[in-house]
Amino acid sequence: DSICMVGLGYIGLPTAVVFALRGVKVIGLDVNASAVDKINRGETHIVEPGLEDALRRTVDAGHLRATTTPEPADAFLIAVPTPFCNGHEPDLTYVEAAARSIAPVLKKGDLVVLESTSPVGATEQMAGWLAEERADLSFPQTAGEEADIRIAHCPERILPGHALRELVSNDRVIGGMTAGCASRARALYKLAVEGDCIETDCRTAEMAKLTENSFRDVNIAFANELSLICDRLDINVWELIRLANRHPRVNILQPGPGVGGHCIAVDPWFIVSQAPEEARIIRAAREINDGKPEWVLAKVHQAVAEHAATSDRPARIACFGLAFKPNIDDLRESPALNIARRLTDLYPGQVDVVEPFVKELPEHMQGKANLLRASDALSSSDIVVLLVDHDDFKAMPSPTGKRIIDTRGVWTGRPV
Ligand code: SAJ
Repeated sequence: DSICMVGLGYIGLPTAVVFALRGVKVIGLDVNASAVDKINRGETHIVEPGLEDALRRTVDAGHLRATTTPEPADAFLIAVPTPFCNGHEPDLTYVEAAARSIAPVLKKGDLVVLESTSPVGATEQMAGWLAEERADLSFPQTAGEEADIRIAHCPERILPGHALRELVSNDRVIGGMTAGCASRARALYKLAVEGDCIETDCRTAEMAKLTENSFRDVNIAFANELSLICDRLDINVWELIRLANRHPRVNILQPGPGVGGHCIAVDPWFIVSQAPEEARIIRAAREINDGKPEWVLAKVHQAVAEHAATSDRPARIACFGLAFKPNIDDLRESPALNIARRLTDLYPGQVDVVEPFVKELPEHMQGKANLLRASDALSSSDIVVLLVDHDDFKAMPSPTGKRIIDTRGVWTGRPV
């Protein structure tokens, strides 16, 4: 089998590499010419531990090559972004463009797999676009098991930062448009995946992926709601959760400044948009998690007002962390970045940032805030806002003599 990986981003590139490591011939297709050039030199354009080494080995061995022009292959795996537009409606523009771009090189017997997280029905829609382009081939929606082209949905599930390991070890849900499509796709994934590959239909596979991320979002929302309740009732939420989690059937997640990243804050909306009347908890969870940054900002404003009551010097605010989760440099859709940026605009010249994972501040904060080492930011600060639970911050002693807003319980949540 040869594979064409369509989309060489955070999911597609590690997936291409994992198949190529197993000796499968992989062609990577992407619209970004500079990313394609880099990949062909064995360099990555995304940050993922271990990826660059593995990529170089597969490129040197001749198993992986990237291009901007579609080429024939036996299987096409599509991993392009599925963002939302017009409020919270899923936007399948990239899937449509990818499908139409590979259609001319499809041949009888090929397999097309959609890996992108998608609303229910997207795989069938993709099959429709392919059929529009290729009237000379038959597709499962009309020809069933007799179709020339097999089509499946196999949602990716990897945790950024652990991509190479999770791609191999995680179980996979393989949703075929027909049973034959599923078993063909399963045989392909089994070339690289050591976890179980479980066959189902494509609509169930689409919903399974959305359900996994919604489950996590709802559980984080529960923790975030508890943090607001505990603040009102003057209870330490971190201690509370530790205690409640001693129950054998309770496992509460951790509150934070909000939910970031490209997936958990997006995917639940796909369910809400397709079943708005029924998806009540899922919608409420999104609203709770999206509301958390406002709550944190209100806490900072309160601290600034308290400082102003006792000092005629403007408060210095130190923000600890910008990343969307601990120990990575990924600032995409980060609530920490959102909060730090808004504080920088609201309190110009008063904000310092500590983020050991970046070398410079994002463009819109440059010249407005300072990027400092932890000790320097602490010594001049009046208010400390802890936004990311990086290990570096956990290793620090709890700051004293400051107003602290600790959204992750790194310092204020320590067991006594
Ligand atoms: N978060 C909390 N409290 C917690 C756990 C997480 O506030 O107790 C926050 C994080 O700080 C972060 C956000 O949630 O801002 C999301 O982080 P995450 O580590 O939960 O997940 P992602 O977005 O990195 O990856 C998720 C994973 N999905 C699940 O764990 C169900 C991953 O397996 C998926 O492949 C990925 O989404 C995806 O691509 O859909």
